[in-house]
Amino acid sequence: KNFTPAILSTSAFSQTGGISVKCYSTRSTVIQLLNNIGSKREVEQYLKYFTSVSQQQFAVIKVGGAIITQQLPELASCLAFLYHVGLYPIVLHGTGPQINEILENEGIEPDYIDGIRITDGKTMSVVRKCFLEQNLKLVTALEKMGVHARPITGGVFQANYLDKEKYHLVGDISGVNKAPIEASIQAGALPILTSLAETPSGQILNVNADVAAGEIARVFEPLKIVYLNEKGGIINGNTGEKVSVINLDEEYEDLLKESWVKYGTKLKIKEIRELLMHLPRSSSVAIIDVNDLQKELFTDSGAGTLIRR
Ligand code: X2W
Repeated sequence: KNFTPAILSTSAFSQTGGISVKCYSTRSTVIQLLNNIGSKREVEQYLKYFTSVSQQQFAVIKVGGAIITQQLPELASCLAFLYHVGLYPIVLHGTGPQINEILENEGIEPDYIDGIRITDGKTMSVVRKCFLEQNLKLVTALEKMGVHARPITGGVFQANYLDKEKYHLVGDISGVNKAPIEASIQAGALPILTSLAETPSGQILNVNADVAAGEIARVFEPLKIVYLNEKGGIINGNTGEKVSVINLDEEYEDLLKESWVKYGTKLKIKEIRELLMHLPRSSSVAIIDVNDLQKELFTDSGAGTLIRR
């Protein structure tokens, strides 16, 4: 189903140089965007492109848990901007650092294998609490900016145990229920998801948020797939430099042999490769800083790390 948001009507479009907004308070943000990030033509062109598909196919944005602690105002205003121009990204967030902080305060050393948290019963209660708290924090920050946002903390991911002996309460996603996400967008609310999953018998399982975001992107096939992290991309652990592009077809095997490609970074690259293998060849994933989101979406020059096949 194609759509043209009413707010992008032609007259309003030309009045503001390409973008019109629902609410006066964001008008200045729009003007600022036009001046700061790209030419009017560029921004206009991308807006048209994004509104040429159904709303749910615009973008999947994965938000690392650290961003909610460190950059919540920036995150909320970027998402509010998109909402106010009539774009509805599917947002999925993690909560890794918040879980670790609580565990460490309780004298428990966080334990991972290959970037996946070993989640026993005690840890799981911390995981659930953190997901709910961070979800509420993000939704509340958005609502304060006049955004209608819907917390979706369950009912999306069906899963089986990844390896009960090894990881305990960790899920391997077996299915995605699109309905709650579609219903949210149809109701005009940004869907804000956690990566918690559920087994057929109702056991809640922990899933890495990068992995879950990849599953969402796989089923929705959005125009843009963006991972926001606190480093603004993937950092080469040997040189300390940001990797600007990863061409998987040529570099993947060698990359996996690099000593710095381990834990969460390895998992992220592996999952993104898996995802891109299932999507049209032209698809790519951008891992960026939250402050580069508008630039990544509305200009030809990207930011952070671009992963493509
Ligand atoms: C992750 C879920 C949270 C997450 C965890 O427990 O840390 C597993 O590893 P970030 O902030 O995106 O890293 N789950 C199974 O991925 O959060």
